[in-house]
Amino acid sequence: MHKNKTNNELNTKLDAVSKSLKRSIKNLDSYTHVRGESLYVDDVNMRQGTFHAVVFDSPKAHGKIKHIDYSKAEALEGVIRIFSYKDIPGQNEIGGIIADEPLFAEKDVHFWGMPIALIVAKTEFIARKARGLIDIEIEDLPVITTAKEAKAKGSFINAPRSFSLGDSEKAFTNCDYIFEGETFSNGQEHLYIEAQGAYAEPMENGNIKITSSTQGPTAVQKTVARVLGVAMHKIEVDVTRLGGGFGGKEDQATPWAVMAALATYHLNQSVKLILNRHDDLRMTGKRHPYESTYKIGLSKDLKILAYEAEFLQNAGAAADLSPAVAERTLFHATNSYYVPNVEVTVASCRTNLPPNTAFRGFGGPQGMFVIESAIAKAAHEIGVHPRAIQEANLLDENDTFSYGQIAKKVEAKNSWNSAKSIYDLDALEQEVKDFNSNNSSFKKGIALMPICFGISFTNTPMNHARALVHIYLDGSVGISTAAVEMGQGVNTKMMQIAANVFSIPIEKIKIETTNTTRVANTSPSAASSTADLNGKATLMACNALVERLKLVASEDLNVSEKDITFKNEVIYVNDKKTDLTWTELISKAMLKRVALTENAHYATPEIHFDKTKEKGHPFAYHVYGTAITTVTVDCTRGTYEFDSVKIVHDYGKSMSEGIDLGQVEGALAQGIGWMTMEEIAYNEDGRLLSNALSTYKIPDIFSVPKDVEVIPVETQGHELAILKSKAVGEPPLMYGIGAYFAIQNAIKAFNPNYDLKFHAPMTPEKVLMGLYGNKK
Ligand code: LUZ
Ligand code: MOS
Repeated sequence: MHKNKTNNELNTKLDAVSKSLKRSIKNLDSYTHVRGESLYVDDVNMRQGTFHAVVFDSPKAHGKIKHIDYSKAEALEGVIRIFSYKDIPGQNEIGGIIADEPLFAEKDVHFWGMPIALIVAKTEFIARKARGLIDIEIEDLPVITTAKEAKAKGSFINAPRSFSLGDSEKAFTNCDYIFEGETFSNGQEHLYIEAQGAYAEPMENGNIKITSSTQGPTAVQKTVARVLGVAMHKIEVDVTRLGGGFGGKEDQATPWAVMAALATYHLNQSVKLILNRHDDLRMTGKRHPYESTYKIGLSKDLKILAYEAEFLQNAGAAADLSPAVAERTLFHATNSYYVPNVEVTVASCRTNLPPNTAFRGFGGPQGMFVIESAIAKAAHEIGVHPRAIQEANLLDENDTFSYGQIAKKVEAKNSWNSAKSIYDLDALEQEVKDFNSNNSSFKKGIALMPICFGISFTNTPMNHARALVHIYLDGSVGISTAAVEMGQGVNTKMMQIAANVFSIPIEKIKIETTNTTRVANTSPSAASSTADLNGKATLMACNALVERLKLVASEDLNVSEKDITFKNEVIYVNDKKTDLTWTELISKAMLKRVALTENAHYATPEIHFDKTKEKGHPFAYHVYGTAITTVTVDCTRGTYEFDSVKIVHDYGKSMSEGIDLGQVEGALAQGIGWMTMEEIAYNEDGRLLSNALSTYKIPDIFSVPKDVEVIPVETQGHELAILKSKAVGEPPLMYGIGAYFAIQNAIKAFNPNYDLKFHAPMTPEKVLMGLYGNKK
């Protein structure tokens, strides 16, 4: 263990030192991005003779494989070999949480797009051509595509789970209002710009090196070892960066890396497997669709006294991360409200869709959509604005979450009230009213969306990371961590930390690739926690090196260690400049045989959770904020444009304002897309219909809000956040939920008889039906 005591002093010091750096900091990667020089898996220099692979997948969603004929494909000139489950030397198993997912289908297929074989050829073109020559006969079995059907047939991944607080049944007897209803939220395609892929190379003694586009290098390493039946140390996984992940590469980058490694294992040649967009869309899982029911009870003064919900999660054909996603739904079932009596249950339903997986928010957004729907329904029936109910129930200091954690440093009311006053909500609402009374074919709607998102992997043992820091003899620095750069700017944050602690320019620091031989046994870069976990480890390693170097300097300058500080590559004593520079100090340390390498391990303190009681303190802290969304609906066409989204967000004390703002804007657009235009469609045979960008629309520059404003809420940050700079990756996605309700309010302005529906996404078709359904 390393000294933690200096963290606080350091935080304070850094506040001062980093002001200028923090404002000017740009994403380190932007330089190579804009020149097209950033390296992805597809850019790795291939060895001479590298083979190319294409996956042969199931053309049915559920069935028994009667017969496969590979002979024509195998006979094609340039085809090297076709691999199936029969070629697996270890286990044909890739399930992470539950062992229920084969790498290649054996006797049965469970989803359309399920991998059956890997075709390896001299070129990708030949492999694709060979794929078309494979004959397969599948006997159809019944296909389940929805969670409700799965529930009716008793098709589950695991046992359902419930969180409970107070006594909701009893509380309902004291309610003045009770409302019940149903909601649906659809899946969402990750649409990372870089599709899934991996490149495997044979090393000596049967070792394999894999370059993978994965958020979880250790998951890849572990699974390759399992499937090949070899020790983990034979497998090295290296990641430079990803062209986006969004959760889609937390677990589902693994199979492609395993397949490439399997071919390399047999052929002793390097193999590249990159999915094209069509294959990626068809074969990979997405955000989980949820079908839910709720019951909400309120008092006359609009306090939510009781809330019950049942969440049916469409898990797809295998567990993947579904149980963990389901758990996070329960953790976020009451969003940023205090509800004294709660009973919420989630069931992961097994269907014949590709296994659904992690997606920014990880089940949290699905849970939050349901309580927001319940509030909208209650407000509509009671005849008040939804924000009256939202406001009456915001979480307060020392309130208890249904899972037992006591809310501390709560910013729910702070961010809500700040948003109202900073953006002058009264004026905004008056504008909407005026507009609506002066326009008959366009209507505006406004909605507020508070968020509260728990930071930490809900699975406590995953909350750890390590950093390996080398100072080279010329004073330059190399840092390895478990953090995977996927566009979120985590490498820039790691670099800022080291630059601040050592007080050297960023040019002297290099963030190395993420590699399992330098940092082992890592958790994936996920759960918004990457910068916290790896940043704390980096801070600890750098601090330990500074302590050591101060000792060298104190001996050299003949002063006390305590009086030494490092500033802009020069050593200071009692704030007075000396002649000793950073580079000279490093040389002196070398001559004294002082170690210039440090490896630090950080594990989040304080967190714990008891699944047998479903109580504990799972989150290091929560992130809060409030968004005000204004939309204009074209009541002739059902289309809509977002005038503005005005946000007050709890960054804590942002260490990289530009990067964090980018995360908020990106997450907001992604959340709005999920709620409004992104429509995943499978037919009843389980075939993906929205299988191209012509049929699956994501927000583009024309459909993002015309105006996005983000103002930091004034908060103290949190000790468990890196330099008090709170996690920012996932929380702002949920501001997008406000888009659904803003549109709904515009529809209500046009058609007061509109029968509220909670069926996302709110596509223009659904808007039209809302505008004219029941219209007098
Ligand atoms: N991944 C995970 C996550 O394994 N556990 C989590 O709690 C989580 N939360 C958000 C996103 N990914
Ligand atoms: Mo994630 S949804 O990989 O943080």
